[in-house]
Amino acid sequence: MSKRIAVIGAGPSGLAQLRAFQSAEAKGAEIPEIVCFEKQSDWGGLWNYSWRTGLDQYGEPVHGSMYRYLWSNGPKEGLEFADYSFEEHFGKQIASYPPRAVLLDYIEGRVKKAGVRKWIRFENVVRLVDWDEKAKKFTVTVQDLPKDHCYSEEFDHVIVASGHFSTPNVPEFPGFERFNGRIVHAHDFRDAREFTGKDVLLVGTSYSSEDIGSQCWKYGAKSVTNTYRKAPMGFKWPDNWEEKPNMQKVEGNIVTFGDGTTKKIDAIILCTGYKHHFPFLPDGLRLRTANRLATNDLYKGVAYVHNPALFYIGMQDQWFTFNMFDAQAWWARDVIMGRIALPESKEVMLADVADRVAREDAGADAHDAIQYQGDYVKELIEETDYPSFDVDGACEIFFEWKDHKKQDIMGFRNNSYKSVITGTMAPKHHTPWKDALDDTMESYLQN
Ligand code: FAD
Ligand code: NA7
Repeated sequence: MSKRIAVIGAGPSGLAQLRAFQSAEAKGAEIPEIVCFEKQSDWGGLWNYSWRTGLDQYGEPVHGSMYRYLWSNGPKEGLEFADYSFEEHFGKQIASYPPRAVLLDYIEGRVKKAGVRKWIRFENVVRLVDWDEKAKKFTVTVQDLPKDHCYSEEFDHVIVASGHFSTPNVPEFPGFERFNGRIVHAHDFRDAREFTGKDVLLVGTSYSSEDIGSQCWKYGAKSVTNTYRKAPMGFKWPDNWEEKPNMQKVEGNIVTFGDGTTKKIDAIILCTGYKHHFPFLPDGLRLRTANRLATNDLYKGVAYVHNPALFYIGMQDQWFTFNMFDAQAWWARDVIMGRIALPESKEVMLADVADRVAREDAGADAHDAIQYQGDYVKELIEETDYPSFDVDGACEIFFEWKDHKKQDIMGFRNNSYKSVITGTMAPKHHTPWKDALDDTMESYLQN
């Protein structure tokens, strides 16, 4: 097979794509030539922690949004690779909410075993992707950062796996320019100890707000305040934590909330989400979508309807993560290798998108959203040879996780769940999350 495939990004989605092709090769198939471009110096995407914020040593925007002391915000049993269990990697079952370094080790384990590092060009940032309609080829222009050298190569397919939790959505509130403290977006938050003894305000009601607030509380913030514009998160927060309607204005260090009350605040952390941002894609190839389960313009959530030689992996909002990226990567691989046929008409693909959007919109709550995404994962894996697993069982684990959060938001990470891949129960972690200040792999694996 003479096809050439460009994969942009070596995070969990890009690595899933490399593993998908390698697994076909291992089964005897002839696979295309794969080139993966990764702008960082190592793989793992967001899981590859960087202390840097702003621009990196080359003047590139820092990709990382993860922070020190980050532990998985959902049970590992919901994201386990069907072809590489936690037990296979660690030689034993481990507790259910691993810290970042433990999950990175797991992600790496599978691709080290697969031997796909040779396909990745590190510190090579994709600058531009162009499509030649006549030749039916993409030209990918890349900058080799250490060499400060730009070059272009031709590909038959491009797979965009560059993530979408890296370019911050940064709103402004009246008085910000005169605030006498630190204003930072979650993307640039790194170490909760910076806020020890401080009155911290977090804007937003989603994962970042909940988890960065929890980090600040765990590492000794004086108080935590979250603001909401629709509804409070409503968890049973510790005594020094409250939720307030959206911020109206800031004067000096005094913040006024939507209910007219005020509070002295030392630091504001904008946990206001991220933008799908593809500065390397021209209008005709660029996905424009909100952060939702049914994205715009992606047939089966993967193939770009306006040019189905182009694929996107991992562009959905995420309940399922690693195993969903796998399902998508195996599916994209099979389209490229001619095992799955795309509809010939764009209308049919757009109808597929519209149907997905309508089905997501018909859901009432998080329970429906989890089931919706679980059904999506099932749909894709049924069409490929990705090892089938109990996706409904994984949905049940997410339902339990939601209940555990409702019961005890500072204690939900102390729970254990049964693997849907190996059927074994995770051990209980040796230390409750709120007391576990050492998040090294050595400490976590002491179970
Ligand atoms: P990313 O991990 O973002 O990787 C994209 C890769 O593309 C990066 O390596 C980047 O350097 C590279 N890249 C980007 N642009 C270019 C370019 N132009 N040229 C070359 N390379 C490029 N998920 C969970 O399952 N559990 C969690 O606990 C969890 N916690 C999270 C916490 C935070 C703070 C955030 C932001 C996300 C979290 N996630 C979590 C979700 C996360 O999105 C996924 O786990 C996963 O990292 C997504 O993988 P990805 O490969 O799609 O994107
Ligand atoms: P999300 O899940 O996109 O949530 C963004 C939050 O920010 C959400 O509560 C929004 O409120 C809020 N938001 C956005 N814009 C504003 C403005 N202008 N004013 C007030 N509030 C605003 O992002 P997260 O960072 O929490 O999570 C992303 C990923 O990172 C996730 O996968 C995790 O695993 C980690 P809304 O609900 O729209 O009213």
